[in-house]
This record gives sequence, structure tokens and C-alpha cells, in this order.
Amino acid sequence: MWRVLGCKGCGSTIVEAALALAQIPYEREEVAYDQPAGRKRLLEVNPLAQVPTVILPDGSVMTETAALALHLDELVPTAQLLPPTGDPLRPHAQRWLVFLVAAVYPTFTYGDDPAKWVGDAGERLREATLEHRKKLWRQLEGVARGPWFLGERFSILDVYVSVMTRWRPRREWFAQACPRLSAIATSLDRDPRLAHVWAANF
Ligand SMILES: N[C@@H](CCC(=O)N[C@@H](CS)C(=O)NCC(=O)O)C(=O)O
Repeated sequence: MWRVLGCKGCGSTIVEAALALAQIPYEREEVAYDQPAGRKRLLEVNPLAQVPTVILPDGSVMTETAALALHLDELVPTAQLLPPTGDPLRPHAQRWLVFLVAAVYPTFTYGDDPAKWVGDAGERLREATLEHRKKLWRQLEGVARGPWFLGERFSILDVYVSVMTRWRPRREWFAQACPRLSAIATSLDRDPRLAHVWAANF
């Protein structure tokens, strides 16, 4: 059985959704990464103490949402988390998948609890990372094709958009500034395949 160490509404929701789309059953362990007990639990298996941390059926540990998405895409290609190998859309999708985790996600790493990194200058870092994040989202808005991020083809990128638009600057900002991403997010809210994942997380 797959085991997802996650916390409500966090990046672990992306992996839960990917598992649901792949129709892979999993156990979920709620772990508050920002509380001492949760951090202790995560450190047992992940030196970064981040969620998602996933224990695979063979007992090995995997982290990083993008790596997990690629792994699940290989395990269950019929889930169509990404366009298939050889499809020209696949490298395009990989580019923006990595952009989401390598450019957008770190703005939360450094902006969510900025005092951890720069003490009293924390508020400035919070504002700076938020402004940078808005710039990155506007870039993604320019690339999103509609009705899904890749156009007619649904993918794991839509799951990232749906989950991450719930985080600061949040859905109201997206509705104004990034209408294509906002439409993707709200469409996915209504996907019956993911109803139980959303209900457990939001
Ligand atoms: N690159 C990682 C980022 C995971 C991540 O930053 N998760 C957040 C929660 S949404 C977290 O655990 N933050 C606590 C920390 O970074 O100390 C991924 O894509 O899985």
C-alpha cells in the first residue's frame, strides 16, 4: 500500500490527486510539518521534513511532487498524467512541470515563514517572494492554452494549478489576474474523480 505523509491542503494534495487519477489506493497520514511532533515524524524519513513524503509499497521513500508525478505516469500511463513519450506536448509539459516545482514552489519555501531565513527582515522577504510569485503565475497564464493548461489534453499540470491557486495570492487574485488558470482550477474543483481528495484537504 502507498502511504502519503501529508497535511491538509498542502503539496501532498497534488500527489493524492495523482494517485486518485491513477486509481491507486493509498493510506494518508496527517503530519503537521510546522509542529514539533510532525517535524520529528518527517525527519525519520525525509531530512528536509517536507510534505509530501511518500512511502512506496516496497518501503522505499520518495519525495518531490514532480518526481512522484513522473513515476506514476510511468507506472500507470493510462492515467494520462502527462502526454505520452514521443508526443511533442510531453517536453512542453515537462518544462512547465519543472517550472512549477523549481521556480514557483520555492517562493513558498522562503516566503511562508520568512523569519526562519532572515529573522527581522522576514516581512520584506514575504512581500518580495509574493510579488515574484505573481510574476511567475502571470508567465504561466501566458502559456496556458485552455480549457486545460496544455489545451484539450488534461494533465497533472492542471492539478498543480488547482491546488497551488488555493495558496497565496489565492483564488480571488487569480480570478482577476489569471483568468485561464482560474478557469482550470474551478473546472477541476468539479471533477468527480477528485471529489474525495478535495473533501479531505479543503
Ligand atoms: N519540491 C517539493 C516541495 C515540497 C514543499 O515545500 N512542501 C511544503 C508544504 S506545501 C513543506 O513541506 N514546507 C515545509 C518546509 O519546507 O520546511 C515538492 O515538490 O514536493
